[in-house]
Amino acid sequence: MFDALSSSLRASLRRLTGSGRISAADLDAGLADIRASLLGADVAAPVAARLLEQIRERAQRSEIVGGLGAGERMLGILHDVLTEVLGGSGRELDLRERPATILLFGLQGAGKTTTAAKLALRLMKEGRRPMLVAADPRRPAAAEQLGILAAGIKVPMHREPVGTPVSEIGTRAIAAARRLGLDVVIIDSAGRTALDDELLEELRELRRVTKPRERLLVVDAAVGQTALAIAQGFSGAAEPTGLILSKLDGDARGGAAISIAGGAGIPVVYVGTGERSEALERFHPDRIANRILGMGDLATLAERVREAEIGPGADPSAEARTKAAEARALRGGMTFDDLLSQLRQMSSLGPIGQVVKMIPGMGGMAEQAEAAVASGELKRTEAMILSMTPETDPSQGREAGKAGEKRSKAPVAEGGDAPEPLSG
Ligand SMILES: Nc1nc2c(ncn2[C@@H]2O[C@H](COP(=O)(O)OP(=O)(O)OP(=O)(O)O)[C@@H](O)[C@H]2O)c(=O)[nH]1
Ligand SMILES: [Mg+2]
Repeated sequence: MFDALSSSLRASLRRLTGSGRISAADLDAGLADIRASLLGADVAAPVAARLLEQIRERAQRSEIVGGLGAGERMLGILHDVLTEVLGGSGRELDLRERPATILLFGLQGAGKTTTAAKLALRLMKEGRRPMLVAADPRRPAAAEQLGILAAGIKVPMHREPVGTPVSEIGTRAIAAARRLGLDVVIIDSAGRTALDDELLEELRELRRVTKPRERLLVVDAAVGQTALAIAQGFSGAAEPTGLILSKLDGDARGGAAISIAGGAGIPVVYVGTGERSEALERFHPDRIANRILGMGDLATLAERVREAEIGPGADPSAEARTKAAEARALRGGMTFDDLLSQLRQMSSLGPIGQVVKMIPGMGGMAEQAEAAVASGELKRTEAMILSMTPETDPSQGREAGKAGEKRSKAPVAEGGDAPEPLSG
């Protein structure tokens, strides 16, 4: 996510800092570069203009022109401006009520239904008892889709017969949640290709009867510059409290987040990064600004590691094994089994490129890491290790020799990339 913006912004920064000190002309050229990066990433023009204004003002205030360390200071300014525009310190959902109600809305195909399930799964992992509500009064397929997703994550779903007015769907759903002792109600509303009065009226009705404290607009990140207009279209009837940007895993350029947060003042709360119910990430403006500027995102990486270790299906002995492996690695005695388990843990954290990008200074390596996966290099390494004969007792020469022999041959035979002695 934000890849294009990230690489073009970093290129602008490199140009700005290449010369050590920067002149007024350098600054102008640099700002023009940054503007082009923002527009190229689908940031709405008025929002880009406002950002640029802020960057220029701060650059002047910190007397960057002619001063030393211009590059770092410019990086700092960009980081602060991006963080602020994306919502500052980020935002937690307000779920104090019992039941707390979350209304999801957005244009057709934006990802509302998928997101409803993702949100339910996430809140359940956080210890809540959510219920999903199908609130499209016309399309039975909508309720069926939600039903399948709900069953997949084992969350109860409420639906009413086709034609039931949304006000009744809402009222009965809340009553059902109370009866069942559920504490969060997530309402999946109908989508429409264009904003029309009927859709907006439905949202008003749903709000009237369910009083959702959280009203989350779901927008497909790929809509680019029109994101701001979509947000403004919904603002009167629904008064969005937050934005969920879906499909950021695709080739969307992420400008939608900056446009909506900066232009309509609606903070991004979550982003969707895939079709599966697990693919929803909390949105932390400062961490995203770090990622965009290639400064890494260790906090998110650490969270993923923790989730992979303690999440459902995690192996309880994994932590102890990791600790033992770490100790061996420190003594210089890392085994191939250790390497194998590290490789597997890495890949459980998500697509390797995404993971690598979170490590500070490694942003530029993401493509290489992805290429390694695409070419099957990691799988090959795994197969190689699995094909080896385990060393039974290192103190006994024969066994160790046998295992060692197999190990040293494997890379040449399978990977073909181990150094071969030159012959002839
Ligand atoms: N790659 C990717 N696909 C997504 C994401 N979120 C949703 N989708 C896909 O987008 C398509 C539409 O998603 P839905 O959840 O059905 O969208 P909707 O807003 O409920 O659509 P309507 O109810 O018809 O208005 C589905 O194929 C989803 O799998 C995401 O974060 N990443
Ligand atoms: Mg839907």
